Amino acid sequence: MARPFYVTTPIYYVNDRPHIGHAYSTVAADVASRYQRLRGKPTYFLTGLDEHGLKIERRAKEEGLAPRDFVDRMAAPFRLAWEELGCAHDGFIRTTSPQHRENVQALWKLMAARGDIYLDDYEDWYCVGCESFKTEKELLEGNLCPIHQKPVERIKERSYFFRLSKYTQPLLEYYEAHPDFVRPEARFNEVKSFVKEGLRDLSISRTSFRWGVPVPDDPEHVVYVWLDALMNYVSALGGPAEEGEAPLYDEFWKSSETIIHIVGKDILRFHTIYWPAFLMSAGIRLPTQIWAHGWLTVNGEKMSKSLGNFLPPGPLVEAVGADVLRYYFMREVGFGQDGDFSHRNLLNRYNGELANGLGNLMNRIVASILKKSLDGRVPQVEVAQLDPADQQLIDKAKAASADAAKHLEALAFHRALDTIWELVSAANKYVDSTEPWRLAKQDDKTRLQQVCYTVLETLRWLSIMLFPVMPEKCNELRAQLGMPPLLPTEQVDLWPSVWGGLRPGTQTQSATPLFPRFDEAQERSMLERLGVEAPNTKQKKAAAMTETEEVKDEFVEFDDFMKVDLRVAVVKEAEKVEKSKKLIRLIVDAGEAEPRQILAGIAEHYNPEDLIGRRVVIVANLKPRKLMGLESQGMVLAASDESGLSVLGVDKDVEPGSPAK
Ligand code: ME8
Repeated sequence: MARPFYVTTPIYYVNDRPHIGHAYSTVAADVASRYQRLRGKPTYFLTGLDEHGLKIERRAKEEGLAPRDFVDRMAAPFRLAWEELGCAHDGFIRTTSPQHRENVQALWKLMAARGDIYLDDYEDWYCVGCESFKTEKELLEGNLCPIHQKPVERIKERSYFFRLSKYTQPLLEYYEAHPDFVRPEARFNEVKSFVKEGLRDLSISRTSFRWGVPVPDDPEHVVYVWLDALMNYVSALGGPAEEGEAPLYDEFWKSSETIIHIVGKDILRFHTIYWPAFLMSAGIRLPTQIWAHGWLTVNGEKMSKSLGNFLPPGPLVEAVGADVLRYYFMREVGFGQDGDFSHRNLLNRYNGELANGLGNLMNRIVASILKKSLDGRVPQVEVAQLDPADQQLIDKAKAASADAAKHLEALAFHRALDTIWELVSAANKYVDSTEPWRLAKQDDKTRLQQVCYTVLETLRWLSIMLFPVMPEKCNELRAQLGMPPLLPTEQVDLWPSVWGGLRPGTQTQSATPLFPRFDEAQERSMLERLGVEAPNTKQKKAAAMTETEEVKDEFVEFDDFMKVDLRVAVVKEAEKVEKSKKLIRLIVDAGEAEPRQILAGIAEHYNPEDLIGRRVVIVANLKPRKLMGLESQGMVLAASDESGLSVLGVDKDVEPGSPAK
């Protein structure tokens, strides 16, 4: 019997509208929950809003509104954003709801009953942006918060404290006993080192403002906003509660097999230290995993209002559709790593992988050959007629299904998509090599039928494997295959494992292409509509600047350095370029769907064969250029001195595509 699965996003501050950073976390949680539902697990997906605290109170004031009116107004754009993005949450919690207020007070009482709360005087630095105290050591020069780069405030007041120090050892023991508690592993190590230094007690109430949950029996104080916020994960299910009082809490918290909090790396400590300590104190079970994903920049720059690149998801959904944006989020950035949202890459992936890859596979068979030569019906086939090429594709589909499942279980969404895309490429190659358009000209249609069936059944498998990421497109794809939409049902595992589910005789429906290709003019107008400068304009501006401005100093800004996409790649093929003394043509795996070709001027220093299998460091976002008639898609880094050239490498077998910084 499949046991319950509970996944959450952070609850977002309503001081501003949703942007693609929020959308990224929410889509990830939606994909994880849709996958588990497909497997038949009872699943609950929670998101919501963090509506209390000084930051919100001040923001409401700026808008000339009472906090209550302000938060009510801000809730709508978040709900709308998740609806537009196809994020099918089961629960949406707002921390200003009366039920949540009661649950926070209940948690407080449990912690107090343990003797873990005391009253004391307090003086420290506070960052309103983080809603968090800062130690002197953490601050930048001029008393700036290292995250918000704004001055922190000195706070001196009487406050309740939580005995966090008492939980240093229990937390370390818990981490030791639960090696999967924090992901990625590197983040877990950060947390452990921090806790090993010893924890200080935590101030958990405030008296200088009112916008929060009153402390039980002392309403002069409001509960610290992070204690209030973290509690949302339990409170949304109706807990803490006695057995039988809150069915959702019983099912998805108390007896859940998996409880995963997906968060950004910015709020790691709150989730991996404070939250488990609060729960230990209250005698409530702990979540199974905290998954801290990386940070997105936008077109190479930090997202910020002042730079004007604060990107709401709505216009992007309008431009390319929800599923394409979801696909891009999950495909572009390794989950757990930092990454960049680039409009250009979005369009490149759309045309290269969705239109030319999956869409093309669909069109070549369903809209073309099947329709013309087999009345658009799924053909009858005999297993005995299987050709080795057919069997190879079937084996590939089975391997992809097993691997993708493993990766989706582990929230390695990018890896799951890599695997699935290998299947899409293999299926397109199968069509190239079996040449169904030639088979269609033969009188005996047996082989044509076999080839079409193999591709159609592969498409059926793909319609399930891609469903968590692109639910709408997958149902469209299924409609074209003559299949009903997927309807996940508890305790029924729909993940593909048995070949041959597509029934012969089914009438397919060739409709409009799933992913129509964008031509250059469409791309240009889309970028313009989205307020992204077309590359030509940008280049012209840059050229004009170098003509008129002197170079001011010899340093580059950190942000400029971060624009260079350095990655580890494995050399798959290497050969000398004909008629060139210097160039070697390399085919490298940089962790992408397709290997890329790079021309390197190292032929006088290396034998091509010696490079095969080596891990090198490449500049992955260098503009492609032609050398000796061949396109070079990047650059291999090498150091040089009088003795010659030495290609840069790494001293461990890191995954191809890993960023180098
Ligand atoms: O921290 N890249 O809320 P918040 C990737 N209310 N993810 C990003 C991002 C970016 N550039 N910007 C934001 C809070 N995020 C608290 C949480 S939970 C009990 C309370 C995502 O509105 C990421 O998930 O500042 C990050 O952790 C979250 O939004 C922060 O949202």
